[in-house]
Parts: sequence; structure tokens; C-alpha cells
Amino acid sequence: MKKTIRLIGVPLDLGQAHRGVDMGPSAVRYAGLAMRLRKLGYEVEDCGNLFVPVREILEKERDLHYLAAITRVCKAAYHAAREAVEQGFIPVFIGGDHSLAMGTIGGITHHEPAGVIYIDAHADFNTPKSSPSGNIHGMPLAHLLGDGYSRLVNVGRKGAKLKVEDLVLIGVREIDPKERLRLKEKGITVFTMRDIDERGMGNIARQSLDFLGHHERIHVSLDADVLDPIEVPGVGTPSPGGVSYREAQLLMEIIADNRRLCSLDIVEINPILDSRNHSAVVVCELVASVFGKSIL
Ligand code: Z70
Ligand code: MN
Ligand code: MN
Ligand code: MN
Repeated sequence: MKKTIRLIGVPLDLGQAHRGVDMGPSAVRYAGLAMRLRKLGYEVEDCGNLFVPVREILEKERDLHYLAAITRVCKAAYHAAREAVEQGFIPVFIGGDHSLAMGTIGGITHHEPAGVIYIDAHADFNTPKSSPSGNIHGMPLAHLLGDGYSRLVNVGRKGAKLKVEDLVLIGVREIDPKERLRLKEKGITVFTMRDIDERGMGNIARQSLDFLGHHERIHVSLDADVLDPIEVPGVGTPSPGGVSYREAQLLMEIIADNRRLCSLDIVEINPILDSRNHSAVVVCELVASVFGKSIL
């Protein structure tokens, strides 16, 4: 009997500047994610959305990068992730921007450590000091490893939620100057677009899973902007030269075959910048693959 998947929407758009990411959960539901997963034989329970305050009522917090509100949403996401694990569900968090990962990954690792495959055009490894934008969605991994705003580092439980050996990044092609230094100082495992071009996605996927071989559970955090914007235009920060749909499919299929997936974030889909919900439909196909859809 397959485990039940629990869908949890997190319409968070406070971690970055573009409006529309808050509509991601609706776009992904409308694209038919639940039905797609049921067809694969899963039971799917949709819990609706976590509460996120509307940006227009937080004008006074803008210069503070909405830190207080993001912290509250991350605490709620932490709790939802922890509870889903305790109850034996596979949680799928539908964002919203990537700052939600500071909650979800914390909650997933509340009782036991897990490995994280972070799939993104960006490294999301800025601290408030290294960030040129101040946008908190560029900072979740720094906080999960213990650096940055103490309020966010301590969401859910005190201190870092991940160690360097728990994390791999795939698909990176845009890194800020100080962020690059931080990645090197900490020795983070990063597979860039160059690595994918030279060695192929199949090799990168298998090496990532081997690197996380000491974990029984793997969390995947999928930022839609990892995909090439020609194929997936509905993202706030389009970054040319990205992963193709087929490369992303292969990565998802290899993760599925490995059978350690415990939870998933799908983030940064922006329906306002999309046309006819195409990007959400593409991402739903990827989610189906990571949950075991196979061609033959
Ligand atoms: C940049 C920053 C980012 C996502 C953009 C961009 C970060 N490094 N993350 N889109 N998902 O502002 O820190
Ligand atoms: Mn991201
Ligand atoms: Mn990104
Ligand atoms: Mn942005």
C-alpha cells in the first residue's frame, strides 16, 4: 500500500519582489496535481493553504523585508511538515516563494535528519549581509545551515537544521559574488549547469543520491526557475540556459527509482508571468515522475 500524499499550499510571496507567486498553489491545483497523483495509485489529501498575510497590509514591514511575517509562515510550515511526518504522510508543499523551505525542511528533520536535493537556478545561500537584494527567498539555505537572521535560524527549534553533508544543489547558474565565497568557504556540494552539460543529468542525479547515501529519507526542494525559461516562463526570476524539460524528467525518474523521497517543495511558480497555466502543468508532470510515473 502506497503512503498518502498530503498537499499543503503556502501562498507566500513576501520573500521576493514580484507579485503573483502567491497564486502558485491555485495554479498547481488547477493544473490537476491531485488527480495526476491519484492516477498513479496514491491517496491524496488536500489540506488547503497555510495562512499568509496579504502583502498590501504589510506596507510598514517592507523595509524590513517582511522578516516577521515570513518567520510566522515558516513556523506554520515547520509545524505542518513535522505533523505530516509524525502521521505517516508524504507532504507536498506548494509555494509560494522559496523562503518557505526554512520551515518545511526544518519540520521534516525535526525527529530524524534527512538529505536534501535542492534544485534551483540560484544557490539561495545569501545571508542578510551578503545579499545584494535583501530578498529572503535568496537566503533559505544559509539559514538552514545556521547563518543569518537569528529568528529564521531558530524557526521551530534552535539552530541549524542541515549539515553540509546533508545537502546537494543541482542546476545552479546564478550566484552573487559574496554568496559564491560563502559556498566555497562552507564546502557546499553544487552541481552547476556546466556540470550537467559536461557529464549529463543522469550522472549528476546518481552522484547526488550517492552523496546523500547515509540518509534513509530524501527531501526534494524544486524551484521552477531551474527549468529553462523558454519551457517554463511562469517564474519570477527567469534565468536563461536552464535545465530542459527532458533533463528535469530524467532527474525526477532517477530520484523516484531510488525510493527514498519523503517530502517535496514546489516553489516560485508565478501564474501572472505565465500563459494559460503552462508552467504549472509542466511542473505537475515532473511531480508525477518523482512519485513514480514511468513511461513503460
Ligand atoms: C539572488 C538574491 C533567487 C530565487 C531568485 C536571487 C535569489 N541571489 N532565488 N529566485 N528563487 O536576491 O539573493
Ligand atoms: Mn530558490
Ligand atoms: Mn531560484
Ligand atoms: Mn526575484
